[in-house]
Amino acid sequence: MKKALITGITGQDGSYLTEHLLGLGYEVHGLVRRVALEDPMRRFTRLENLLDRVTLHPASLESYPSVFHVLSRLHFDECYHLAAQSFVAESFADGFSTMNTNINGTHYLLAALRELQPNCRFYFAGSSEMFGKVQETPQTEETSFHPRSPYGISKVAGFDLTRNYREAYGMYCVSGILFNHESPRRGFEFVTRKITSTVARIKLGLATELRLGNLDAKRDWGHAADYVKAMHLMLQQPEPDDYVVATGETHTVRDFCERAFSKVDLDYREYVIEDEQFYRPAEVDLLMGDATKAKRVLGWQQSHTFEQLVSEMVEADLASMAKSSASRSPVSVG
Ligand code: NDP
Ligand code: GDR
Repeated sequence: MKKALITGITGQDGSYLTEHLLGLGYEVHGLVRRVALEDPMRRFTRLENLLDRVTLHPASLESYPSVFHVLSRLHFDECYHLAAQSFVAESFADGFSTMNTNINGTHYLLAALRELQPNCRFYFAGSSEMFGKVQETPQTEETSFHPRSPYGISKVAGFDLTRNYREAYGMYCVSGILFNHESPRRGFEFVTRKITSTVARIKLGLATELRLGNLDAKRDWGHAADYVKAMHLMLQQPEPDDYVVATGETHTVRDFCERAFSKVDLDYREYVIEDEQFYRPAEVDLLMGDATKAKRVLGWQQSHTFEQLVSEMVEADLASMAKSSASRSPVSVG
């Protein structure tokens, strides 16, 4: 039985990856912050049905000794490094802590692995945000980086660290350059979930408007359940290498709104308000990836279309909000 360690196991991708690896017969371990262990009901909601099948270890990405301690006690075949401050807008508000967590956290993990278990295969969660102000479209593994946020810069540093450990120490270290991927488990601050959760609230009479920033930004949106399979495939190859994972389609934030609102028979133009507070100091205008290499070498395929993704997210939010608003409503007497 292979043993995998996942950092960021409580996040969107961590939960899907856990399900996938358990399904493949892996023993799954997760690195979590101590505060999460103190408040499991709230912090482990995405892992709710999996908790009895995973082993969690308290550690912080900000502390080398805590990472070292976990890796000195158990040996892993594969390490998926997903933990990060992952919200781009927040990285403008607090660039220092984003850099600290994302760059040092990656460095601590790589350094501890080199010291304690250099044969453990390592996956780094790289991002299309590394392309930033894109130098060509679509973006491939050969496209040069021009990050546009502290988050993007931190991911370029993580990518470079990962490649350097591969080249300098011969370790099996790879980066996935993953484009945006979403799901009903997406955090509420990201634009897709903000849209689908507000659509559900408007439909149920719990909200009257949706305030957004740049409606013309274009993203290549896939489904998280498909993307975690690519992470696993990247660690099963004879040689370590980096791969772009994307759908090859791009849509504006406006397109996403239009589809999400029309799913519940509403017209987005009556509810969406552009609000400057959600603009970013520097924007990534257009992302569209070319996953030819991942398809050819890894045999990776996506199984969800953009339309299915939007529908699944709206339906899930409607169902969960209808349930929670019903449980808060007074009992109606006929
Ligand atoms: P989430 O924001 O859903 O999850 C982030 C995870 O990182 C959480 O488990 C969080 O733990 C953990 N974390 C954050 N800070 C720390 C810390 N200081 N110490 C320990 N753990 C920490 O992200 P996703 O699942 O969406 O993304 C996973 C990774 O992939 C991230 O690195 C992200 O940057 C990257 N990525 C994501 C893409 C996407 O579209 N989703 C695309 C490309 C890259 P806690 O629950 O305690 O907060
Ligand atoms: P992104 O995702 O920055 O691409 O990073 P996000 O959903 O936050 O933004 C996508 C685009 O939508 C525009 N936008 C808004 N965004 C948010 N969050 N809120 C709004 O109100 C809003 N209005 C418009 C943004 O300007 C942007 O152009 C995600 C994260 O998962 C990263 O961790 C990951 O690396 C990248 O995807 C690939």
